[in-house]
Amino acid sequence: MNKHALLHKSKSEMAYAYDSDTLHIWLRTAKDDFNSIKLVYGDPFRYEPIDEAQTKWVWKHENANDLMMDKRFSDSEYDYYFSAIKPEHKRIKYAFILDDAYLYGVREIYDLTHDIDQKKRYNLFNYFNFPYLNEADIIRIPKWVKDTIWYEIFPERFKRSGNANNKPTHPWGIPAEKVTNHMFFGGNLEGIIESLDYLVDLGITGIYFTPIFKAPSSHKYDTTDYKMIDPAFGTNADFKRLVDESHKRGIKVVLDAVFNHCGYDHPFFQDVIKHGKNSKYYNSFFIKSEPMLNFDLTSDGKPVYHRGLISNYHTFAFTPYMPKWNTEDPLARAHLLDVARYWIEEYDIDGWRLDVSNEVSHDFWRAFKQTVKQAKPDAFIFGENWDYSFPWLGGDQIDTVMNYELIYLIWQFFGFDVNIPRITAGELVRMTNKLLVSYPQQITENMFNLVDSHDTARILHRCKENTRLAFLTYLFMFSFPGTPTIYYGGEIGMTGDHDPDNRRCMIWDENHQNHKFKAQIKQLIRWRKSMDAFGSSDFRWIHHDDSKNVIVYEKRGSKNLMFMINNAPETNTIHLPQAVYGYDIESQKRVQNNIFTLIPYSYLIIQLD
Ligand code: ARE
Repeated sequence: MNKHALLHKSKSEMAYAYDSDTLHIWLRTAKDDFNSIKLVYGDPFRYEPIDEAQTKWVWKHENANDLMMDKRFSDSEYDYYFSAIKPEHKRIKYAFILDDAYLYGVREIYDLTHDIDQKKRYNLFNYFNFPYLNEADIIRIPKWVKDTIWYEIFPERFKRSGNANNKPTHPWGIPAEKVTNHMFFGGNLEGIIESLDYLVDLGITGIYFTPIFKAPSSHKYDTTDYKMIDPAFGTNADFKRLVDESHKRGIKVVLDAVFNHCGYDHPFFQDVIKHGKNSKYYNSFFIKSEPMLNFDLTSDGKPVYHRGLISNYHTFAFTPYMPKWNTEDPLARAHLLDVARYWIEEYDIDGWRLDVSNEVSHDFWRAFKQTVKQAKPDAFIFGENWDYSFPWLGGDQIDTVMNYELIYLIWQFFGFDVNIPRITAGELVRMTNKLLVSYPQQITENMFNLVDSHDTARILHRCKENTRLAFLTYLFMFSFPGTPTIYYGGEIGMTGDHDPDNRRCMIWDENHQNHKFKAQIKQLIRWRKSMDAFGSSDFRWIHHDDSKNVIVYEKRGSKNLMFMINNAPETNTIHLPQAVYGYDIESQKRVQNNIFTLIPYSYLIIQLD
């Protein structure tokens, strides 16, 4: 028995309220250390004091409930046990009985005992506590989110309408190797409105727009005016029409909140450049030292940036074009919260994606969440955190995040990238198990899942232009707990390396679209929408084989689904421990076998009897 593998934490991602009546409890043990785990729980006020002198509560088993926990995940290192319980009085003390021994200890230092007499272990032994299930503490994600099929649009490169009057610097769709962030191809809001029916046909129900407010760059992450649509994209009235037309089609609209920093041209920052310490906005930024502008300026007053330059004020990365906001400053905070409210109240957007969310203070995000949810209670807030994000996801700041923790695993198992080490099927199992126990289920099932974005190489590029392999990544992402996202053009087989090559103009010429791939993506979206198990959060690994790079997992719902994926360039045969009975959802052929042969980079999805 490996007691160091034992892990449970009260009031954490391992013990939390899923809804008003239900508590979810997880326990981790070393793989195969135990045959069964019993959860014993009861209302602490049914305990009795050990004796007059001591106030420690003693467990009166006759009052307790118990149930056998479900071994939900198992991998090369750990077993993960899960139970959902509905305590009668919304508070519980609970304990775990591992085979026939009690788990005891504190601060994650655990051991086992067969002697439950607390007197002998007074200071050490304690039961776990879920003191009270308060409604206000329950993490709640807007109900519409988990059914959303997301589409990410980079407006400058998505569609240029026929009557556009902005002046592009380059014709739409120039040869790929030439695209840079300093080019303007004239994508605009009118063009997006013209394309909404294209998104409806695809099956999209939510759009995440990268920034659209006035800013000098093509990517608009250097905001000059947070309350004005960039004139190259159109007017605020155009945006109102875009939201209205999207809502008419059942499509939600989420904007990009660039609140970690603004652009060099933002009037607040320009006022500090002009008036220095006498500016009322001086503390809206982090000016480190004088001279504030420790770089040359171009003839039109812009920073001359060279790699290695470190500005005398805090910025995003080391980019002098992006001075970092001091969101604790009252003027900065008031300005940004006003923006957050404005686009909801005046334009009825459905949520915000938070740029560089891990570098903005938790205190600001608490104020932001209150502002946004006051303006629209079912607005969705998701952050851009590339790593473990629970400190932001406790229900008081951000709903969920872009699931870059998952994307890394998808790239490492399916993709080819010289800079990224591959992982085996077994490691994928182990890491996804860990991921699925890292957050409360209501967060996991609303994660913004993706295989690429405007910040990463496109997935087809990462799969060396192998569309069969690229489709497997979409299939895995669409069937993993969370909500799926397509980065514009991914559905028609667009490719591209890292930024800026991943921001080529959308290909609208049907002669250059991969129609077979698009049909597969549309089928995937239909499956996701029509079979509740496809997108359910009940994910269980069934089998994997490192030598063949095959994986088999099950999704549970009203009709359970089994997914088999052959992530290899050769045909592989999968031998399952027991026979499978059901229907291949693609061919509708009857299946009853435990041996399956899959051709290179292929899959099989069986709806189980
Ligand atoms: C571009 C080039 C840079 C170049 C710069 C020069 O990519 O190489 O130096 O131009 O101006 C926006 C634009 C980018 C632009 C950038 C800076 O879209 O094209 O860079 O501004 O001007 C980290 C952050 C994450 C951030 C990424 C880019 O954690 O928040 O870097 N993503 C957001 C947006 C971006 C946007 C900005 C922030 C700035 O989504 O589009 O960039 O507002 C690892 C790390 C992550 C890191 C990630 C990607 O996984 O863990 O922390 O993300 O790699 O680098």
